[in-house]
Amino acid sequence: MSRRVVAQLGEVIREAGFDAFALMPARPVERMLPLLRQAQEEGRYPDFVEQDAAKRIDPKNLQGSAKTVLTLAVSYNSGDPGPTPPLHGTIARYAWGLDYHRVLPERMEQVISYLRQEHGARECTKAVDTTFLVDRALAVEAGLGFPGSNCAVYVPPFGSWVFLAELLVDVELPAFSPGPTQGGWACPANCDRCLRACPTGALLSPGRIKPQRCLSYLTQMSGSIPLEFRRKLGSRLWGCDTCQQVCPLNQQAPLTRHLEFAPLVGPHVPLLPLLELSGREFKEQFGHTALSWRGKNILQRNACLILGNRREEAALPALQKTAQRHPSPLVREAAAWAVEQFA
Ligand code: B12
Repeated sequence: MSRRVVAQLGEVIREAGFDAFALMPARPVERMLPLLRQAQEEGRYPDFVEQDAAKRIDPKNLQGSAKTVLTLAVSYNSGDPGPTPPLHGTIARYAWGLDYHRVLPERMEQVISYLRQEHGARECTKAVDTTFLVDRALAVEAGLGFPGSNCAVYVPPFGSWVFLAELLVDVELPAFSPGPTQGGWACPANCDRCLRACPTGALLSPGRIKPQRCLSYLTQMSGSIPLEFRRKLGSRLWGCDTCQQVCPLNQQAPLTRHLEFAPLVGPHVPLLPLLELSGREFKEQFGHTALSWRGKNILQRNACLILGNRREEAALPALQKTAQRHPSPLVREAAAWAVEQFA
């Protein structure tokens, strides 16, 4: 009976546009609490998420009536970006296409309709990145995937190139996990390629990250990027994929079937036109992607720093103009720093 329930639900989930799922009872992820508290004590806790660790481990804090957590994964692997061309900046793979914060909730609606019709569900809550729940912890607890040394959750065979989401449902569904598949359900023993490849040493040890040193965090932070990290930024315009790109497990990951995540912008973005972009043009070009939430000035700040790192002569006049005339002090300062790098 429960096998048939899971098989039918699996079909609906796949047709709705998800690549893997797992089901678990809506209970607190107790083993996550010491991990979150340790991160707080060690000053490694992300600053823009819910600070109440106990609140984060219990799905019932998001939906009191929840009985089951359906964890979901969608592959976004649209391929290797290759080297960054001159006068360009590179965007991390997760942000090339349509914003997953829009795509995944839409797809979840189809699953919700099915759960309402076939299982009598009345209350369903969608969680995609922005709730206080720890998406990776629920994915691991439900058996959807395993935590890698680079902190990312791996969902075989898709590697770590997956978005994660949860659907909280007020009906009991059988527990289900896709389980270990060929190739193992953990990082290869003694592999530390991600740790060694991280340009800023943000990965302190397997599964322990200092977010404030992570280049993904630094490209997204508001304010000025600290001097010590600017050269390490290289050509990264938004996000960082280094710890995932060097991972041997990710080399076998299939390309995504979802055209929504094919590049709308990027993988490489020309930087000189970016410096001139108006607010309206920024919205038109980037508004549908996951990199628009911080706004135009943050991307322009990053563009200046990249141009400073690359020191391509053709960029100098535009940087000088930006340093003098850009309305944002943040962007002017980044452009002035970039101009100094040519000296
Ligand atoms: C804050 C945040 C960030 C911060 C901090 C990241 C961090 N590692 O803490 C910054 C800006 C740096 C960031 C970067 C990225 N992020 Co982010 N981020 C988040 C967010 C909003 C909260 C994460 C959080 O609370 N972290 C606190 C720490 C303690 O937990 P964690 O790393 O998320 O997960 C740990 C636990 O799950 C633990 N764990 C769970 N069970 C178990 C069991 C055992 C036994 C052990 C040992 C560990 C363990 O293992 C993980 C590693 O420690 C989540 C969405 C969400 N609501 O969860 C997305 C999320 C984690 N990010 C995501 C993505 C895609 C990225 C980037 C790849 C984007 C990019 N290309 O630039 C990078 C990857 C950086 C990295 N190596 O982690 C995805 C990850 C998907 C996946 N397959 O893992 C998420 C889940 C969003 C989503 N819904 O898809 N992110």
